[in-house]
This record gives sequence, structure tokens and C-alpha cells, in this order.
Amino acid sequence: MLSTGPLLLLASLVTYAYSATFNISTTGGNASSPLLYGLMFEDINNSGDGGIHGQLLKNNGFQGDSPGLTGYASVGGTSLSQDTTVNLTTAIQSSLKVSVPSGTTASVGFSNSGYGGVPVNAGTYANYFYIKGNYSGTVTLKLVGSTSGTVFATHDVTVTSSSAAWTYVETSFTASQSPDGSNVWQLLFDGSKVAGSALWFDLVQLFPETYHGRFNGIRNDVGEFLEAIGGSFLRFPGGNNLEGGSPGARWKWNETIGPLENRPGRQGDWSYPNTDALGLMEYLQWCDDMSLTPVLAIWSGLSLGGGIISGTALDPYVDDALNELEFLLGSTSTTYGALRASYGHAAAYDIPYIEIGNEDNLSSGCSTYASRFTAFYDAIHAAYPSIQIIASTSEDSCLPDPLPSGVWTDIHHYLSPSGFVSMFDEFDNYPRTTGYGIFVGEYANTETDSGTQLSWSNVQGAVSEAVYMIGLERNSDLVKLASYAPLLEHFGLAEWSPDLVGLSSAPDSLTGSVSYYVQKLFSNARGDTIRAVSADVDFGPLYWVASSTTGGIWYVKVANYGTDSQNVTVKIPTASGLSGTAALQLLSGSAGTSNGPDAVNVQPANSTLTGSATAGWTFDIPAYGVAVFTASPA
Ligand SMILES: *[C@@H]1O[C@H](CO)[C@@H](O)[C@H](O)[C@H]1NC(C)=O
Ligand SMILES: *[C@@H]1O[C@H](CO)[C@@H](O)[C@H](O)[C@H]1NC(C)=O
Ligand SMILES: *[C@@H]1O[C@H](CO)[C@@H](O)[C@H](O)[C@H]1NC(C)=O
Ligand SMILES: *[C@@H]1O[C@H](CO)[C@@H](O)[C@H](O)[C@H]1NC(C)=O
Ligand SMILES: *[C@@H]1O[C@H](CO)[C@@H](O)[C@H](O)[C@H]1NC(C)=O
Ligand SMILES: *[C@@H]1O[C@H](CO)[C@@H](O)[C@H](O)[C@H]1NC(C)=O
Ligand SMILES: *[C@@H]1O[C@H](CO)[C@@H](O)[C@H](O)[C@H]1NC(C)=O
Ligand SMILES: *[C@@H]1O[C@H](CO)[C@@H](O)[C@H](O)[C@H]1NC(C)=O
Ligand SMILES: CC(=O)N[C@H]1CO[C@H](CO)[C@@H](O)[C@@H]1O
Repeated sequence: MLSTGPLLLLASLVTYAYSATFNISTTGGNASSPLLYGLMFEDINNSGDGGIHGQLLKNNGFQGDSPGLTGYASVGGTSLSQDTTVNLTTAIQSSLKVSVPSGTTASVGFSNSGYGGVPVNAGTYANYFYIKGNYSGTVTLKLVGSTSGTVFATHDVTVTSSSAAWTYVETSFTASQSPDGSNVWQLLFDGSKVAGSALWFDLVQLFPETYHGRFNGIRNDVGEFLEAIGGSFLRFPGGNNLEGGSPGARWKWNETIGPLENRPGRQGDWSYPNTDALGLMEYLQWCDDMSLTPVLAIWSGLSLGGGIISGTALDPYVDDALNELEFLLGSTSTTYGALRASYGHAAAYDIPYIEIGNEDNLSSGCSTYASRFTAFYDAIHAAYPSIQIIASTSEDSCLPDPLPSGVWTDIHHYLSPSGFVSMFDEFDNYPRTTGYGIFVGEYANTETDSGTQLSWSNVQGAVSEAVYMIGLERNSDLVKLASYAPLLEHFGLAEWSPDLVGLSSAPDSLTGSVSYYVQKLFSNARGDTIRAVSADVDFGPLYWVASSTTGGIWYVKVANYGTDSQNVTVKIPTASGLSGTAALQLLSGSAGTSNGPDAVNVQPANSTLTGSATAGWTFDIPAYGVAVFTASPA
């Protein structure tokens, strides 16, 4: 370092007081897990019903503990009740009774206000419902502004129904654009034909365009927004929502399959009912359509309410898991394989990863987890030796000793920004045991360094996650999978924040948090080999990782977790054939800035850099910034 007075004075005058040079090695390196970045999903904050799932009407099967008339309202003077004496099926145990006063002559019926309003966008809607009672005439379906009364869609369908049996009606119609999310769906009929009597309705369903046009599918807009993250796997169905408030209230695979009429739904773990219309086969369809590898969670005997089943009492639940696997993997000559085929999926699914439980080190589960894990592991591993099994905790004290060879373990982190930065080297010195791997199944910055809970991730927190992810990627010979959690919330219906993505019923409400953009940046820039980097600075506040693909693309991810801008030069001195033009994606902002409903303040910006592999490419990363550098063959 030169230390003459004038030079020091000059140095203090230049804007870029800090600089670093990274030399990327083109030899050696470790293979990176091809599945490193993925998605974790459970129904929380109405992320399933009212979130990603396409069905927009609330309480359509009167499921959960105390459905009542939630979501419904009378139109035109009818009186509504939940009728438990007129049921659709054994699973759907009640219906909506719509009583019409004597002397009625008008068009009357009922409305449903969806999950915080019905999203009404220009496009096609599919509508299904069951009707019971003597009626022959027109039924009018409408989408209407709740307070404005503006009609965005109106559609007549001729119905002939009787009191002897349920009549199923399916139709579709187009809607015009509503300016907001404050809309209801209405079903109206000729009141003069029912005056002094009643009609019954059940399982009303309204779908906008679905992802890949699937029946009972996920929303297309949400699917595309999540697809853009570029994740490789989907962990489902939880999370705590797998566990149940009690063992009997756990997520039961066999009650989430087949016709919706046969799915009873359940009271989810997050204080609202789950319809289970987004069921086992729908999750796997989502995986297929988004090219995600399924990571299926199996109930492990632990419920969130503290009820734990262990010892021989667990045997039926182990059998149930084997039945689930027969359903997914068995030939069509097996009982459950035949059931799968009868539901339209003759081919066996591919289930390469199974996680036994969720956070079994919590909820008093630690002392029994080793034996519970072993019961499931032994049965599943014997029947399906090629399935990779993952334990739901990495706490040694809760795991079998020794851990069976080849088992991976899950670890979760909900931390402050400095907590994540201090975890940068968490896996640097982990033992590399053949066959062992880590799944970071959930992580998110949830509070500031001073302990304030966040509703939305901010720039400082998202950069701290990037620092942590750089640590994961540097160790992605060991860290096989990692997923931010939770994935999605419905604004105003959220019990856990922050979430990666939010939406409401309003048009264009889908909002990516700052963390969403970090996930997207990192996930879409993955090499298959992690390369050694020699640098002229130490880690902190700059953090980096370099990788390359077999196609000759080079990525360098850099996070600046400092309050000064940093001038970075990337050299790949021994690379040949690279273009002189490299791409830079840069995300930065002031530490406390968040995205939120109708306010995307922080997004990555693209630029191009001119340089060469030997001279390098130079760019600045502002304070609290994340950069992804890409050099490609000429
Ligand atoms: C109504 O539920 C009962 C069981 O509670 C069942 O026996 C009956 O078949 C159901 N009705 C229909 C129409 O499925
Ligand atoms: C419905 O119509 C059938 C056939 O006309 C009749 O037998 C039945 O009593 C009617 N039910 C009601 C509730 O009016
Ligand atoms: C689903 O399986 C469980 C056993 O795990 C059983 O108790 C339950 O009755 C089954 N549900 C249906 C609808 O068959
Ligand atoms: C359980 O594991 C999580 C990390 O996965 C950790 O944050 C938590 O402290 C552990 N709890 C107990 C009681 O060991
Ligand atoms: C490869 O992994 C080993 C640990 O097994 C580590 O010491 C080394 O730094 C890694 N190399 C790269 C390029 O990440
Ligand atoms: C980068 O590599 C060049 C050429 O091999 C070498 O001269 C330089 O010292 C290296 N810089 C660092 C920071 O390792
Ligand atoms: C920025 O670059 C990335 C990677 O090439 C690309 O996927 C993205 O579409 C670009 N964004 C814009 C706004 O051009
Ligand atoms: C980085 O530092 C160099 C050397 O001080 C300077 O020439 C350059 O303008 C700085 N910024 C960028 C974006 O290259
Ligand atoms: C804490 C919180 O806001 N919880 C809400 C979660 O969402 C359900 C509705 O789906 C609300 O009833 C809860 O109050």
C-alpha cells in the first residue's frame, strides 16, 4: 500500500473508496446440486384456497370447524341457511338452502364474496355448481362490483332440476375488467317459480384461466409469477399445515384425491378451513407443469397441537404412508395404483424425495423423533430403496444415532439480517460424509437487527439472505436443496409475514417482495460447477461465489452487505472464447426499503459490461446490493 500524503488525500476524494478483484479459476471446483433452489408450499395465509388455487369462491363446501354462511349473502330477499340435512355426498355434508318468501316475483338468489372479494379480470371464467329442488328455467350467473353494482359479467343457463337428486351444472362465460377487487359472484333464479319454497346449492366453483389450462388447476397469473423464479423443486404440503392441530386433523393424502365431491376438507393448522381442492394430484400436476421435482412430506406422528403418536401406535400411520406411495408409484394392478389410474393418471409418478415430518425437533417431538423417523424410514426404504429420505430436523439429539447412511436432514432459519450474515460460513466446515446432504427447507429474514418484526422483506434483509445463499451455493456439494418460506400470502389474510409473494383480489395485485427478486436472480443463474475464486479482499462486507455451466457460461454472484459502494472487477484469466460483453443484473436500495401492495420499489436492473476475460469486467455494487454477473461464449 502506498502511504504518501498526497495519494491518501486523492484516495479520500474518489467515490469508489472500496474495490475488489476476483480471479475465477477455470480448473477444479465442486459439483453444485442441480436442485439447489426451489419452492416450499403449504396452505398458510390463504396461499392455497384464496391464493394459488384457481377456485375463487369461499366456503363452497362448508368445510372446516365452523363454516356457517361465511362468504354468502342473500340477493333479493331470500333467506339463506347452512342445511346439514341436505348433503351433496358423504364428504360434503351440508348445502346452502335458499328460501324464497311467498309472493316473490323478482330474480333472486345469493352471492359469494370470495377471499376478500372475487378477482374479476377481462377473460373467461368456468363456473360449476350443484342444484337441488324443483326448478325449470333460467339461472343467471353474474360478476358484480360490490359497492358500484357494475355488472362485469352476466350469463344465463337453462336448468332443469328436481328435489329427487342433485343436478350438476357446468358453464363458462367472459367478463370485462373490474377496476378493483371488490366484487361478488351472484347466482340468480326466477323467484316466482320458487316463491314459498326453497332451492339447495352446493360446491359452487368459479375459476379464471388456469395454469396450463388445467381443470381444477392453479391460477395462471400466480403460476407464471412463481415459474419466473426458476426453482427446481416443490416441497409440499407443509410445513405446519401437514401436522394438524391434533393427529386426527393432520393432512390426509387420501382425502385430497379424486372428485372434489369426495374431499371433505379439513380445519387447517392456520385457523381457517382447507378445501383440499389443491390436493395430492394437483400438487404433482403443478410440479409437472412447472418442471419442479416433488419433495413430498409425509406425516411423522407429530401434530402441532402437541399430540404425538409413537411406538406401535404409529404402525397404522406407517401403513398409510406406504398406501400413499402405492397410490403414487404402484402399478395399476395394485389397489391404490388402480385408484390413481381411475382418477386419470395411469402412469406412476416420480417421487424421488420424501421428507418425514416437519420440524420434529419442535412441539415436544425431539425425544420420540428418532424412533418415529426410524419406523417410517425402515418401511419406506425397504419398499423403495431409491427414494432419497430426508429427516425433518438437523438436531443430532433428535435423530437416530447413527443416522442411516444416505439420509439427508432439514434445517430451518428465520433470522435477523446479522443472523444470516453470521451464518454465511455455516456449512463451510460441515463434515462431508458420503451420501449425506442438507435441505434448508425454510428460511427468511423475519425481523430487523433491533427485533422489529417485518411485514415485507426489505433490502437489508434480502441482501442478508443473498449472503446466506452465497454460503449455501459455495457449499452446494453438501447443501442439496434450499427454499425460502413462506411462498405466498393473500394481503390481509396473512398470519405469518413476511412472505415471498403477495396478492389480493385487485387487478395486477401480484407483488414480489425484495426477497422474491433475489431468489429469482440467484435461481436463474446457476452453474453446475462451483469454481474457486482468489480475491484481494476478505469476505465481509462483500460476499461472492462463482460457477460455470458445461455450456461455458460463467456466473459470479456478489452481495454487498455494507454501507459503501464497492467497485468490483471479475477476471477469468484462463478462460478462452468468452464474449467481451458481459451482462450484469443489479438489485439495490436503501436498507429499509420494501416492496408491498401496489408498490414495487426495488427490482433488478440490467446493464452490459465491456471488458475481457483477462483484463476483467468492472462494475459497482452500491451499498446493500446484490449483483449477478454473466459472461457467455462469444
Ligand atoms: C349424505 O351423508 C350420508 C352420511 O352422513 C350418506 O349416507 C349419504 O349417502 C349422503 N348423501 C348423498 C346424496 O351422498
Ligand atoms: C318436486 O316435483 C316432484 C314431481 O313433480 C313432486 O313429486 C315433488 O313433491 C316436488 N317437490 C317439492 C319439494 O315440491
Ligand atoms: C383416509 O385414511 C385414514 C387412515 O389414515 C382413514 O382414517 C380415513 O377414513 C380415510 N379417509 C377416507 C375418506 O377414506
Ligand atoms: C429446531 O430446529 C430449528 C432449525 O431447524 C432451530 O431453529 C430450533 O432452534 C430448533 N429447536 C429446538 C428446540 O431444538
Ligand atoms: C470444494 O469443497 C471442499 C470441501 O469439501 C472445499 O474445501 C473447497 O473449498 C470447495 N471448492 C470450491 C471451489 O468451492
Ligand atoms: C489474478 O490473476 C492474475 C493473473 O494470473 C494475477 O496476476 C493476479 O495477481 C491475480 N489477482 C488476484 C486478486 O488473485
Ligand atoms: C435482465 O436480464 C435477465 C437475464 O438475462 C433477463 O432474464 C431479464 O428478462 C432481463 N430483464 C429485463 C428487464 O430486460
Ligand atoms: C471502478 O474503479 C476504477 C478504478 O478506480 C474506475 O476507473 C472506475 O470508474 C470505477 N467504476 C466503474 C463502474 O468501473
Ligand atoms: C393473524 C391473521 O391475520 N390470521 C388470519 C389468517 O387468515 C384467516 C382467513 O383466511 C383469518 O381468519 C385469520 O384471522
